[in-house]
Amino acid sequence: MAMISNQLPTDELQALDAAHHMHPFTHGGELAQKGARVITRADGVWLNDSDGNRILDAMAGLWCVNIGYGRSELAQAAARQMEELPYYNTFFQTTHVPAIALSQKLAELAPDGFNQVFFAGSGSEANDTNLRMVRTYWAAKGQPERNVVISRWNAYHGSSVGSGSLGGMKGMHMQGGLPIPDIHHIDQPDWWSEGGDMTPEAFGLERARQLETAIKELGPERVAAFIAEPIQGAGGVIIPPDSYWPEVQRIVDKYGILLIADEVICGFGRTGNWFGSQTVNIRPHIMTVAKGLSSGYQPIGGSIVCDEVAEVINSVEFNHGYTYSGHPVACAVALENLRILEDEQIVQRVATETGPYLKEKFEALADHPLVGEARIVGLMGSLALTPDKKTRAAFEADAGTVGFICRERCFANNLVMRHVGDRMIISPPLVISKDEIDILIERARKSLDECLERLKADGLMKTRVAS
Ligand code: PXG
Repeated sequence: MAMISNQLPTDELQALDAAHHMHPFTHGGELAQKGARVITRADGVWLNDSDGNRILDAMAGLWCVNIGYGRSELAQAAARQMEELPYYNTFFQTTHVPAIALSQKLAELAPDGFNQVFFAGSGSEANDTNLRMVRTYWAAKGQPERNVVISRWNAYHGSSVGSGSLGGMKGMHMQGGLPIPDIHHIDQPDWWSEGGDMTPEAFGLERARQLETAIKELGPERVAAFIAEPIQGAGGVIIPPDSYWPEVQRIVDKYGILLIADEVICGFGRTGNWFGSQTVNIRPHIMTVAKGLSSGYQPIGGSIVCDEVAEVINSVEFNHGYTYSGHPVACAVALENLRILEDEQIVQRVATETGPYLKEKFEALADHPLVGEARIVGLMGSLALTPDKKTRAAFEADAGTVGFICRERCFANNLVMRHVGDRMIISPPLVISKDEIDILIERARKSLDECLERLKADGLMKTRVAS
C-alpha cells in the first residue's frame, strides 16, 4: 500500500487533501483554494508544519492535549496493549483489565459518590448516552413523562444528532433537522455580550432563573435534566458571573431534576481542579468526559455516573453501547495519561503556578485598545474584542469578521489562538512553562497590534448601531 509520507511537498499534500478529504466545520471549496496547513510533528506545546514552522499551540489541539505532545510513555502503553489484547468488547457480560482499571481510577479521581463509568468513543457519544440515560432513569422510576432536557443556547455538547440537539449552536441546528424533540434551550450567562445595563451579579441570577421559569412553563413533572458545561468552551470561553452556578444548583435541588455537567473541556485539570464542577462548586449527577481523559492520544469518552443514578440504571437492561465502549487500547492510554497528570502534579501546577502566572499576563492584555474583556480560569481564557470598551459594543461588520482577521494574524505569527465570533480564546496544554507563556502573550499582543492596524486601514473599527 502506498504511504503518504511527510516527504511530499506541501502543495502536493494540499492538493491530495483538497481532492479527497472532507473537513469538519469547514467550507470545503474555500479551503481547497487556500490549502490546509499540514501539521507533521509535535512536542510539548509546539507544532511543526510541513513548511518547517514551529507553532505554539495555545489550543492544545482541540482543547485536549493536556499533557502536551510527544509523550512516548503513551505510545508505549498503546503498543503494549495492542500486543496483549488489541480489542475486545464490554458487551454481553465480558470485560477486560484496561476498562476495569480505568473505571476504578476515574471513580477514585471523581468527587465522592461517583463510582461508575459508562464508556464511549467521544464526547458526542457520551452525551448521547447521557440523554438516553437520564430518560431511562426517570422511566425506570415510573416517571416516563419526565423526558425533557434543558440546555443553553451557544452550548456545545457534540456533533451527533443527539448531542448536537443538546447543544445550542444555531448554525448546527440549521442543518440536518436538529434539534430532536423534547430539548429546550435557555439563554447563556454571557454578561459581556448580553448583559446590557445589568451588573454581572444581577445578570447571572437572571440567567439562572430562566431555568426555573422554563421548568415551571414545561411542567416540573416533565423535566428530566439540565445539561451545561461548567464553563462554556466552544461557545467562546464564557465564564459565568459568580452568582450563576449557586442559583442553578438551588433550582436543580428544588425541582429534583438531574444535573449533567459536561466536563469534556473542563475536566482533567483545565480549570485548576480535576473537574470544572469542583471549580464552580456544583454537585452534578453525571459528568461527561473525553478530550483530556486521554490527552487526545486515543479517542475515548465516557459518563461518570453518581451512585443514585447508577443504581437505577443498573436495575434495568440499558439497551445502549458502542463497539468501542471501553476500548482496551484507549483505556490503557488514558490510564497512562492520568498517571502522568498525577505523578507530575500537573493539575496542582495549573492551580498554583502556571494558572496564576498566565492569568496575570493574560488579564493585562485588557489594556490593549482592541480588548474589552480578558478573563481566564485555570488555563482556559478569552479576549472579547470591541471597537468601544466603555459600551462593550459589537463591531459593525458581521460577527466573526474581526475575530477571523485576528486569528489570521496569530497564524502568521506562529500562534494557534482560535476565534469564536469576535472573541479570541486560548486553552494551551497544561504543561506549558512560564517561558512559553511569555512567548504566547508576546505573540498574542503582536497579533492584536497587527489586527488593529488592519482594522484601521480597512475602516473596520466601527461600532454596530443597535437596530
Ligand atoms: N462536550 C463539550 C463541552 C465539548 O467541548 C464535546 C462535548 C464533543 O466531544 P467530541 O469528542 O465528540 O468532539 C465537545 C467537543 C471547537 C471544538 O472548535 C470544540 C469541540 C470539538 C470540536 C471543535 O471549539 N468540543
